Amino acid sequence: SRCVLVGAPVQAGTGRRGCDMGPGAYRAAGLAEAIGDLGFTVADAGDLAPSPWRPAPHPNPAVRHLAEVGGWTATLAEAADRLGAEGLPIFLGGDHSLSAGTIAGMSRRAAAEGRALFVLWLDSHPDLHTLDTTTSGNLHGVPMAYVTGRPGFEGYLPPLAVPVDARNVCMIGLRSVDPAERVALKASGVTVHDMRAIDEEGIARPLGAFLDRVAAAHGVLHVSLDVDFLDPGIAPGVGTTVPGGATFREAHLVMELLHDSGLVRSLDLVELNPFLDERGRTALLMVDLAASLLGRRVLDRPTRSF
Ligand code: DIR
Ligand code: MN
Ligand code: MN
Ligand code: MN
Repeated sequence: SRCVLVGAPVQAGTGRRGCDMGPGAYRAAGLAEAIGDLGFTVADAGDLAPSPWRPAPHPNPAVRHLAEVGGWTATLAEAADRLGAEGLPIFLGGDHSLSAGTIAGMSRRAAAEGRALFVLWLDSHPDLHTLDTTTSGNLHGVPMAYVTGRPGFEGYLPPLAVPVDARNVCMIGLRSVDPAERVALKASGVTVHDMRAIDEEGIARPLGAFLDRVAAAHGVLHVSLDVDFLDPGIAPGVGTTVPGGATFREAHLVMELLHDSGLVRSLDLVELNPFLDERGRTALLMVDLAASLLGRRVLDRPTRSF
């Protein structure tokens, strides 16, 4: 089977510079080679660029870089829909605002096949703000509200073809939720396993229950992996480090279970900030996690020194 790497050097959605170096860091860390070693045919679509997009000025003065984020959303929705038909696209971020586009595109692709899109959101944040509730104004905090069709984006971000049913979304790893997001999450129907729940129940069982639901619905699964899902002790290369994240083995176990499920059709690797990384260790870990998702086994894992 076939994998397509899609560079999305988006940093308009975050407050810190350096995310635009993400795609280059994944290539330097050997992502294509790691996937090729697993028997995939790997293509690299190169780095994409935002489309022209002229939004109306938003009344919330905190909102930043709406035109650029909207432009990326248009570009990535089109790319996901097109490339998702030919293989498994891996979107190399770039900040998490890029998921507004990739998920919108994968949702349209799934609908064209008469199937529903499910989303596994691995993040310390729910990114469920609307343009009205964001206080930071950083649009990496809004993609999940946009793709689930919450109101307030019309005229500001490109129209959403096929909203994702919030009940088809599972979030694992949450530990930083803003007050407005707390309210929205509760009303949304999203399945949430915060770090407290993972501490108490482990990670395999809640994930397994979600994967069973996806399979029973004959759904298509998109995985969105934010670097800050991981504990900052193992993944320092991110602008928003939040203590108490997933351990090395918890993260690999998630990826291994995803591989075993055979349900994953597309993947976002987001929020890597190589400027904040330590000798590429976060980029290398993200590459190893992607390889686990695509079938690398623990016992086959090459030992790395860096
Ligand atoms: C915070 C941080 N909730 C905000 N969000 C994210 O700015 O809205 N950080 N996504 O990575
Ligand atoms: Mn700026
Ligand atoms: Mn995020
Ligand atoms: Mn996050």
